[in-house]
Amino acid sequence: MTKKNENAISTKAIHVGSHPDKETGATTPPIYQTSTFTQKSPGKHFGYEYTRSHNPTRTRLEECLASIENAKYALVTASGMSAIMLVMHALKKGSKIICGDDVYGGTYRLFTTVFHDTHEFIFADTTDIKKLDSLVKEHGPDLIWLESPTNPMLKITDIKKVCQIAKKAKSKVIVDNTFMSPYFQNPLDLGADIVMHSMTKYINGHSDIVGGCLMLNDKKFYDKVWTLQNSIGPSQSPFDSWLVLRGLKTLGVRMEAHQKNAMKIAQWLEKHKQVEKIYYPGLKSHPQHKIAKSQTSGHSGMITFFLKGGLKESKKFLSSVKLFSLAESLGGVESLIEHPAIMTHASVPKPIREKLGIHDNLIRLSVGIEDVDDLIADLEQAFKASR
Ligand code: P1T
Repeated sequence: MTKKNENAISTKAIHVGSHPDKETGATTPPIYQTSTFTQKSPGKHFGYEYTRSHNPTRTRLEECLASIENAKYALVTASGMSAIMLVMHALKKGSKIICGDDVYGGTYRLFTTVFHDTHEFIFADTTDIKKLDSLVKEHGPDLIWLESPTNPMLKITDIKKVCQIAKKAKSKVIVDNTFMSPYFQNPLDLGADIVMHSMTKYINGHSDIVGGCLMLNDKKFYDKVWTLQNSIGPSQSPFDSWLVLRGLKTLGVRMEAHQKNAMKIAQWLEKHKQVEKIYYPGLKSHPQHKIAKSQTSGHSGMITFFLKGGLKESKKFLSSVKLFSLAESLGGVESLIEHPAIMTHASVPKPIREKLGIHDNLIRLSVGIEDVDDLIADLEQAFKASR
């Protein structure tokens, strides 16, 4: 697979895996829309046998993904959840996992309702490094699962420090890097063992596919997750892989535009009289702003804020937006808005949600790359309607 090369990420996102087709010279990669590959004689083939196992379009995407996360290996899966599932299956029975307490609702559901019989999960606030250190000493976990920033509270964990603590305990660290994309944060460079993405979000960027990926340097673990993928079957379709490869080419310009718009909206919301509190890692007011600055090169388009009022006001606000779409997901060119307590984090039990701060007046924005003044005007008219 791809070795590290010297080019910057925006160059790699366009060129790695997108070399001209050897047979025809096609500049844009072909879509190998086939389930199977004809062999010359039994076992004699071109390196491809069956699309669940490998597909040339998916291989191109994997080459590109490995390169932009500075990894040796990448594995593309049919969804973010199936990438997480493969990691869980790769761990031995009885494994202990320390997991950030504020993670995507689907991740929480997978851990607490599917793998809870075979693995032990300890949920903790990983921003508290001292507490994490003592938990690692107490439990000796096989794996530490981080989201940074977290979904939806946008808490930032010091990834380097966690990796140092983990190394001493011989624990692996995996970072779900979905909210940052490889453009703004590269956890392997900070000491993590595995990076995971929901490609459904920033990596693809156009809200038209579902996909996931794992990037890593450990050949043994890569072989394990590939074998599991081949055995269980959550492989991405060639057409979806091709769309992601296409979406990736604009990752850099998209992320810069997301960040620029989000910063302006965050600064505006911070002063708004109908906003109780706002979290955006790019703002100085964010509790872990300094850590965010030290380990990322930007802050993406994710903003979380508390509206003054309760469920009634939140529902009115969310039903009044016109440019923002009231929808789950994030990271597309179009702006999305959602209510974590009812939508993305409904599978987290209410007492836990309340403890984390996922109250009825919490709103999450995925700021797109439209004209920012149009977006602000849309939010302002929704604020007015909710009064
Ligand atoms: O939806 P899927 O591609 O399977 O990815 C799951 C997933 C994993 N990790 C993070 C941090 C995520 O945010 C997600 C999916 N999240 C949403 C759909 C959402 O609206 O938050």
